[in-house]
Amino acid sequence: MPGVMGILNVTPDSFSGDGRPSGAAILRGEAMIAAGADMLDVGGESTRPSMTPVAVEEEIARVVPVIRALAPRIRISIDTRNAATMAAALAAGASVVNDVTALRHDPAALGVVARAGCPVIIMHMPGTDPRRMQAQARYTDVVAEVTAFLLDRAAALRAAGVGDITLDPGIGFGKTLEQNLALLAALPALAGHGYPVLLGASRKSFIDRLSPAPADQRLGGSLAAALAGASAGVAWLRVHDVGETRQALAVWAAIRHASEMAGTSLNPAA
Ligand code: HH2
Repeated sequence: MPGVMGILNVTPDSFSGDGRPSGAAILRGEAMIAAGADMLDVGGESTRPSMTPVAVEEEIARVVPVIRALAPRIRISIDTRNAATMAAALAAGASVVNDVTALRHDPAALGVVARAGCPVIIMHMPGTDPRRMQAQARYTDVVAEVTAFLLDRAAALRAAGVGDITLDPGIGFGKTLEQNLALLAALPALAGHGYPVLLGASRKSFIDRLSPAPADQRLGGSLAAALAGASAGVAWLRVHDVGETRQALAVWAAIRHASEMAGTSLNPAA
């Protein structure tokens, strides 16, 4: 069963509208721990196409109090593309780096991660600037190109001394509906390359394209994508709705277990 990573945005402008200041974010993090999160992904800068870049000092001021408060209770990943924020977050108690630019935005990021010896999540996006990713998105074969990007990047990071790497196809980052669906359909293949895979589909706009709803009313679509990821063998689900995802996974896992038991019976139809 995949681990559940709860999304904790310490931002005023996250696309899902769930961002909040540090104090409220700590309370939200505690609620996610109570709801069964395995890890919390703390971010201080939105990655939506209309984002406003945040000064690194401001980003650090947003995330560090939240990490200090929650790290004694749960594993924390820092969602940032800035090396100084990675370093400050790791010093405050975070133990995983999640970079939507796959450590390409900040030339110092690879050194921070390699020195810390921490796990890293690398995601695919066209370019390294969320404001330009839609314009830079041009694919001949989106699945082949995203897979090649992630495997090449992982090999380069390994060669530079990074040992623990998780791959993420970057749902919604510079991709059309059809391209997002192609990547979701290809998750079993991506999960077969020997690296753990993380899926971040929660509340993303492809759900709205399939069944129109504002970002805070996309739970059904988010759970459907999460279960598709679980069936495909992903290691982590990055979600806004931790308790609901846990419940969906519990039912999915129980059905899978029952079907495995039926498969081992001498008389499955009996
Ligand atoms: N998606 C978002 C942010 N960070 N990291 C990974 N690894 N994978 C993702 O799919 C991913 C991510 C965007 O979601 P959210 O954090 O809810 O919004 P915002 O960036 O606007 O704060």
